[in-house]
Amino acid sequence: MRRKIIAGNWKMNGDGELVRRIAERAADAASGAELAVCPPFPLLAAAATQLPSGVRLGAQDVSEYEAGAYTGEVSGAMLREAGCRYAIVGHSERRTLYSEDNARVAGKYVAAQRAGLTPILCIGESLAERDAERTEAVVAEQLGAVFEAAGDRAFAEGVVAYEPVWAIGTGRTATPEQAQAVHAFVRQRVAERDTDSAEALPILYGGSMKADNAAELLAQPDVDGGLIGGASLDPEAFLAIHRAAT
Ligand code: 3PY
Repeated sequence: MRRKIIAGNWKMNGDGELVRRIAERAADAASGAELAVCPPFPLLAAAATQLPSGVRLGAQDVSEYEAGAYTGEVSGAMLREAGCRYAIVGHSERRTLYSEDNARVAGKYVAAQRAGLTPILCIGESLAERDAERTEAVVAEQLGAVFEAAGDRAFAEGVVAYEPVWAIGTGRTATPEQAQAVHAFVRQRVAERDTDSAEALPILYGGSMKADNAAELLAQPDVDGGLIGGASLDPEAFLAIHRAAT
């Protein structure tokens, strides 16, 4: 049985009050699927002290470097010390707005693992790539960069989030069948390198997952949870998604 994870990606949103409201409600989510929140860096300390112990904390990014003259960057060791279990790497907003390519994302993936964090690798195709029937090629390249950097067992300690770029912040969601097809493809690519890690790998769906579409997405055999954007800022909606996964 693979573990199910519902993780909230707050992006550049939220404040101390939202931490407090989520922490209050999350006490009801101690059982069932794992619940995780990824607030902006300055809110990690408040979240670490206020969230109930079963709720995991994640960062939205991590530096590929361990330490040094990298103004504005945050290392994996710092995130561990702040109480993080997870670090998102390669979110499409980082890839497009900050020009992070596959090699840089793979460097971050490795840095997160070295620091004892579990990386959540975001992958997914743009609309133009989907229309050109390049979805599998794009996703295979994104995974390939991580295998190159971390070896065949790269996903033995990791999470993948399939986030079709055309479904992020657009209100459009992949159909359950579209999501399942890509998730099954990801698992098969990982299995070609290492069957044990493929079997255990949580593959989350991201891209406008909400309370009213979560159940049908989560019912797919290879959809092991969600990386939730906007809906994770509303404690009621976020916990409704968590219930759908439980
Ligand atoms: C979204 O659902 O918009 C996301 O980007 C989740 O990471």
